[in-house]
Amino acid sequence: MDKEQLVLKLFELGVLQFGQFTLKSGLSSPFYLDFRRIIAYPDTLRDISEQLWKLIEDLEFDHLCGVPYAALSLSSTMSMMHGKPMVIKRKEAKEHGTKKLVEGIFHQGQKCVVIDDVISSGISMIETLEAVEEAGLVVEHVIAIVDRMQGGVATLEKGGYQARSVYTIEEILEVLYKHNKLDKDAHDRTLEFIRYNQIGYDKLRLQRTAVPKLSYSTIKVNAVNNITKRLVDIMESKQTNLCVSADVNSKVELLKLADQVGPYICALKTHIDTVGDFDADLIVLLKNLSKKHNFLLFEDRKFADIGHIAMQQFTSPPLNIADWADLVTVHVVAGSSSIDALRSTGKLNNTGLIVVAQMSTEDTLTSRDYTKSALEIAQKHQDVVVGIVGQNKRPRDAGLMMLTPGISLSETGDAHGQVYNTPQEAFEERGIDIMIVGRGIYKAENPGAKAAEYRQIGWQSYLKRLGLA
Ligand code: S5P
Repeated sequence: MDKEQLVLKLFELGVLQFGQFTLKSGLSSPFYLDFRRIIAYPDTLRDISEQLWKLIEDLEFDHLCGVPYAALSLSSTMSMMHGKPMVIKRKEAKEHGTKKLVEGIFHQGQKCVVIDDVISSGISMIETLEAVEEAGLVVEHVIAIVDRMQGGVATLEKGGYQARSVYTIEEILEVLYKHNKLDKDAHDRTLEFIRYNQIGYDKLRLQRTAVPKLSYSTIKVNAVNNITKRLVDIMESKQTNLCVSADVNSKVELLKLADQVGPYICALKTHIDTVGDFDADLIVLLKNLSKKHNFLLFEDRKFADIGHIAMQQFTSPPLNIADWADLVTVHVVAGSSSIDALRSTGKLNNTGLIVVAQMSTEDTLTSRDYTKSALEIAQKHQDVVVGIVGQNKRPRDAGLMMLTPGISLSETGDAHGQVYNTPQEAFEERGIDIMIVGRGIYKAENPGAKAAEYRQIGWQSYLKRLGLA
């Protein structure tokens, strides 16, 4: 069956429908493409799968993957007819077991062609692409039966994919009009609808990364934890969203740095176990400086062990973290139980937890699933959690903060996997709340002046995000 005959067949089978339809988005559309119907017509399923195959028969690739659900029958048919293995992307990760999002047998770096029935905005294709790529497959080509000509193909191409389709909606309209299946009015109305309902790349990107315009006062109102409220008060009164990471290795250096950057920061982050001459006196002096300049002491201890050990690491000498840290980081790799254990020390009235949900390194193992679970744990324990360390996934709850390291005005990375972005990008595009800056400030000739510069840029970027600058 040639392409033209196939259009007529699809029309006859009610796959191509014209009239008045309400789309998922609530929008009223003069046409609807229901390719799920073709599983009832195996001959047509085979014919359309053959047309799809023609789009990719010249390409070298290892696997086929259909976007669930409509394209699963298409990928299966193509796989059967041409002996090409397929993989399946789950709609949801399994609750138990492996939690894999992509099922099948494949190796890292193998090439996969992704198939959908229709491309409109490109969003469902992109969701599948992200999962398939995260699983280690490489996608260069995506194909579909119909390009609705609403911007999806351009979006995919901007994302670096080559998109091919058997038909554009315009070609389908021409065939149906030519064969008197569609009158001129329906033909023109459909074209007009397409013209006025473009979903461009920028709009889509904004929808996807929708930067919540959360203000610090909104966070404060929604916060359950009193330390969050203290932190927001400091941020607003000093107009700063800068946390300096004071990764220096002696008491003298640490105290000097704290005094220099103190006026410009909301928190001073330490790795206290890297201070060679640490003693109790250092804590007294740091506390004095935190009072003098009004900032929180944030120990980046990243507890990661079973609860029983994390409790000891939190409370035991010589560091006695629980006695002086206003904030402390915790990994939740051992599960929610680590937080329960820390809570059971009875020491979380004056120390807020920051859950590490996503790391800044280029080869981080904090996958999408891990981050999602970490955010859920943070949300569940809001009485003791102030926020999360993350890059671009913030907690759903407005009472939690997102703190982000990997920020530099001048560098893009270091020799050990660190990845840097600018404060402007982080606040304006990713909607972060607090930036964590280490070497960008303490390695500067004048750390105080550098901190002032970061503070100014960070605050302006925050105001810009709120539309106030
Ligand atoms: O994902 C992370 C989480 C943290 S807390 N990536 C990070 O870099 N950090 C910390 O932020 C890290 O431990 C260091 O103290 C700081 C970044 O320092 P910089 O010198 O690279 O700015």
